Amino acid sequence: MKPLPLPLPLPLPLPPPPAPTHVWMMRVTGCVMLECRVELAFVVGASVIPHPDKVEKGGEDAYFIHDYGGGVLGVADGVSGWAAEDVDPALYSRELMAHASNAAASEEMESNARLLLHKAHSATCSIGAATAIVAILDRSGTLHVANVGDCGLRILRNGKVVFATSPQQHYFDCPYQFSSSEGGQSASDAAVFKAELLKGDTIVLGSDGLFDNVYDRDIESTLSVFGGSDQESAERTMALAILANKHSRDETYESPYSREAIQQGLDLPWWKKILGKKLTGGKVDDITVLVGHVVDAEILPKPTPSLVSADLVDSSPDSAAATDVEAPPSKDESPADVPDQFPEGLAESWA
Ligand SMILES: [Mn+2]
Repeated sequence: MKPLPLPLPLPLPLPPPPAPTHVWMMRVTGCVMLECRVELAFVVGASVIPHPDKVEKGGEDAYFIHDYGGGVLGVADGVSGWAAEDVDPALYSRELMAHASNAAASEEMESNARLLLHKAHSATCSIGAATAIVAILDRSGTLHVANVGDCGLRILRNGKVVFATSPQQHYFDCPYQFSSSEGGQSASDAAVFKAELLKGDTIVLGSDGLFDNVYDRDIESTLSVFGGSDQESAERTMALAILANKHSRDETYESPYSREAIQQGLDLPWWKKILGKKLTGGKVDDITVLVGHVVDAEILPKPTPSLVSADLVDSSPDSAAATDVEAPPSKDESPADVPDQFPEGLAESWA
């Protein structure tokens, strides 16, 4: 992921920014909510598989889980381009999520997801940049979400994706981002929405390492083999992370990332296409996945709030077998180096 180019202005003309606020409401019908709804909460699992070159440091994504209300979740993705400035891109995302976690339970927040991002952004002192998404479930079942950049969220009801966030970006692979430098976005740029969740709904929160490599239909099919129990939280998230990791290393896979690249005009030269070649491949990246399943709040044991930047998933074949998901290829099987003219992580291959 690219940082905003320095110095400003950006080298490419920016499209007009979208309206600063996008509100989406999924209505519950046939039900007087205050009379018939019980208190709801998430059971949450989290999995991280770092970029293969960043395993030792745990990658540059960060996330937090807080038990305030029905649960508060967040994911941030440190902008990797800052490494060229001798800055560890993980510092900004980790500090951003630490402040978000600290602010999650404050009275003034009142389930205001945009305010939570604002508090976290204002308090972050590290040099760098990050995309971020936060989701707050209040006890009445309303989900409040604010998103800056290309982290994402899906809501599944009866096993089907009924809502998906859209990435915000200046241009391909340069997402909206909080930044320590001028030109970055603020919480007022966040896409904000609310949804009335029901018991049995599932949300998937992740960095672009998940959504660039896994289509919604595959999120549905992957989660369909699991029930909604607390015990399966880890298995659900690990299955999605392992699938994303597998696709990210497959140079023949027509990923969401490669399709987006083609749509953005970054396709192969015409003469290669005449020869039958096609732009394919996943995006090798840090992969962070949080899955929250909505249950009655009273059945939950008291969880411990956690802030985690790098819980590494054991992606060995043994652990993958336990979730009945194909293991990712070993590092030796990673795609060859990608030509410079292609976006990072994309590889060309024969169709
Ligand atoms: Mn990423």
